[in-house]
Amino acid sequence: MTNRRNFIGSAGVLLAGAAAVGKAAAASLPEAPTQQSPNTMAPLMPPNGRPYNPVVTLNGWSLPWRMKDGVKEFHLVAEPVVREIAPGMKANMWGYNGQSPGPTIEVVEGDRIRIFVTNKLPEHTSIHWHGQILPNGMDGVTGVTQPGIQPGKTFMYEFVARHAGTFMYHPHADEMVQMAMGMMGFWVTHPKNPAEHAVDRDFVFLLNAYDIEPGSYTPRVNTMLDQNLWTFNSRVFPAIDPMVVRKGDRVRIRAGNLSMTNHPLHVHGHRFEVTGTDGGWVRPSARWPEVTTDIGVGQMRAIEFLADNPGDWAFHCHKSHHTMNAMGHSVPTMIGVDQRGVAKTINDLVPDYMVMGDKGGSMGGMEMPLPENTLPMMSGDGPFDRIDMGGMFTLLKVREGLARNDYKDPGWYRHPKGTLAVEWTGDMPTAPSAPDRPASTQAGEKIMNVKKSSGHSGH
Ligand SMILES: [Cu+2]
Repeated sequence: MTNRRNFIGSAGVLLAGAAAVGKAAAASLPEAPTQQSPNTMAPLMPPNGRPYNPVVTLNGWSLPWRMKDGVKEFHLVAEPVVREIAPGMKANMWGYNGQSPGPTIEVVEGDRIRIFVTNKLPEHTSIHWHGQILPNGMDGVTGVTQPGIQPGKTFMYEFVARHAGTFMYHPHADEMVQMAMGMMGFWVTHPKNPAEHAVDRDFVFLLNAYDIEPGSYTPRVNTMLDQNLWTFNSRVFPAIDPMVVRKGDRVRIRAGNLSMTNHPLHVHGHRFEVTGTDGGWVRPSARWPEVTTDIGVGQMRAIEFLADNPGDWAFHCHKSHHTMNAMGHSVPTMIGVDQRGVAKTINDLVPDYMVMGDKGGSMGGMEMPLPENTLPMMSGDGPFDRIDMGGMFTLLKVREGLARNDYKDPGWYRHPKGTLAVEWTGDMPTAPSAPDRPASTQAGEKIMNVKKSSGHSGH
């Protein structure tokens, strides 16, 4: 991990904000490591404290702590950050310790934890520990349980992680603005007994969304539903790392939704069960098989499955607009419209004009000049063709014979002979078309007489 230790440079700010934590505590604040790289960092093996099986944060990292008198001390710094959404596009966001989302916090059931939160934003903030059962005064709701943390100030939260499970953190202060700017992070409380709920690979990420006008850098914070960047951990495909697993691994994927709409997450080639929510573990008798699970706003889901099917499997939000990147909202549907005449007319005026989408979208193949700092709508390059995807899409890569902690991209899957769809060039079988009469009449039956009501009076 390449942490840039910037604590010393910010010590003046921290001391100026010492009032909130008391002089003694401020003098001994733990370091606040930062991370600017958008790469998926290796799992953080616990150097002290109770043992646990660490998670892998997609395109993110976990926050190191300091153990002090048996208490795990973390230091989060709320600050403006620059996040690479994908190569070719950066966004001015707000986040924690150098990134949006902030680092994942991993603790163990029963741990006493102390979290220092330093505010380097231009406005007040707070942090709510979503899903934690804790003393009311540690809940982080500005105005209700604490005053806002003013710029330059540091607050201290302290509680015991009472339940193992899947949680997140986010501000409860000017939250529409702060979450639209990217302030959020993942939290995992591991079971006290590492054998409980044990899996071989455990991936975590947040579902988020931004509205960044093509050609600009800063999210529009007033947008409620028309976001144009649908992201896993503030990244879009093809810049979301694949989830690499060994054949035979038991895999857990945990996702939390801090966007403004639900996301039905879908996995190919495998069946999973929802084994946990932000409320805790789902008991085995209450689980059922799924290939898609909807994650509502403010919800978290942990899914688990046996990775027994080798290949490169799509893993994505099933809302098709969420696997696209930024587009203008006023693009008309042109499928079936012959634009040749139009193109000629426009070409006389605009020499490089190009007909768009009369055979379907086909936007993946269009090499249109884009505004600065703007990604193509769908842009992946696969081993067979372009991948018409962007946004909330990545791959689950199941491979035989990987090493236990090997998460590096193994490249494209090589399909065994006879297991690949290929073009057919032989004799064509007949392709029956649907009969033009309803089945009920073909057998000589009478069409049922449906009496149509002529108004709404009968309803
Ligand atoms: Cu979605």
